[in-house]
Amino acid sequence: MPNFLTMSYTERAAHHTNQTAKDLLTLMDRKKTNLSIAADVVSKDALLKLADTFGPYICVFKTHIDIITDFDEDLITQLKALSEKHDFLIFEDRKFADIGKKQNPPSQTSSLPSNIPPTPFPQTGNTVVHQYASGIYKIASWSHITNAHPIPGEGIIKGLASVGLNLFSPTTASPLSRGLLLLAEMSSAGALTTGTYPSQAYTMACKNRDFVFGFIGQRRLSSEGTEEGDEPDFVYLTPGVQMASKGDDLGQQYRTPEEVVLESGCDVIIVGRGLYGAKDSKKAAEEYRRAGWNAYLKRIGMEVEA
Ligand code: BMP
Repeated sequence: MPNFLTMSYTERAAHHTNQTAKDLLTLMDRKKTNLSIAADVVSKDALLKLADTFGPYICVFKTHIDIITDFDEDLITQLKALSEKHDFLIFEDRKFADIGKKQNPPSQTSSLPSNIPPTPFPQTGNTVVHQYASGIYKIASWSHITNAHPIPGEGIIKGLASVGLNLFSPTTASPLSRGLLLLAEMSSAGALTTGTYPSQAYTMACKNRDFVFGFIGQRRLSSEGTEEGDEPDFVYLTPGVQMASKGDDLGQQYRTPEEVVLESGCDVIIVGRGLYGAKDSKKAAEEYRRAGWNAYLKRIGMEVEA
């Protein structure tokens, strides 16, 4: 059985069946970074400035697009351009948590007298489908990665996959690779993601590997319940990372890059305030990049960077 923990990201990319995982893993080795920034700022200018400043150091730019007060389509155009300029993937941390597909109620029109027109409201349902594809933000059209809570059950994955796996580039008509992460565990104190919750998330992910390529989590999950020889590889992105602090006053809990990557077997460190709160952005970015990367090099038995 392959040991994904000691394989390089490139070797794992070659084995992976999911295109988003392949793209991310090869990007990480190409750019020598497993650092992601949590860009929790509230204006368009500030978001674009973070993407341009930290872009050279990161593999993933994580957004909360709904906190931007002056959002417009030009923001997306510029963010996509920066993602190409600096070679990073965009991850909208939307944390979908609604129903994937609801049963349509019996037709309202069939029982209406013929002189009453049908309801002007189309029967929508499919809540997460609309949340992902439509509305103001049209997340699926620009975000390579998004995430979902497994709490509603597998329907949420099916609903999101029906969008994410059916998108094509308007210019080349080739498929746009979109991928989903499931939130298996949260970093905050008192989170309810305990007991069998992470392993149930894991089972859901195993059944939907065409779209789900990994987890937001605090440790690599065990493969209990999977067939021998069919050990799937997942990519683990981990928030709650800082080197100078152990937490905040709202329950955030921080660990170091070494604890996350070397001890817990995760792949990508997500750092917010540790990066954009630093006095010297470039120095902090290089420190976190090197700490995450050296933890990975140690894990796969390679010599670390000086
Ligand atoms: P910071 O490093 O400043 O604490 O930011 C953490 C980021 O990671 C936030 O954007 C938050 O939404 C996200 N996050 C988290 O902190 N814990 C989780 O379990 C899941 C998250 O997405």
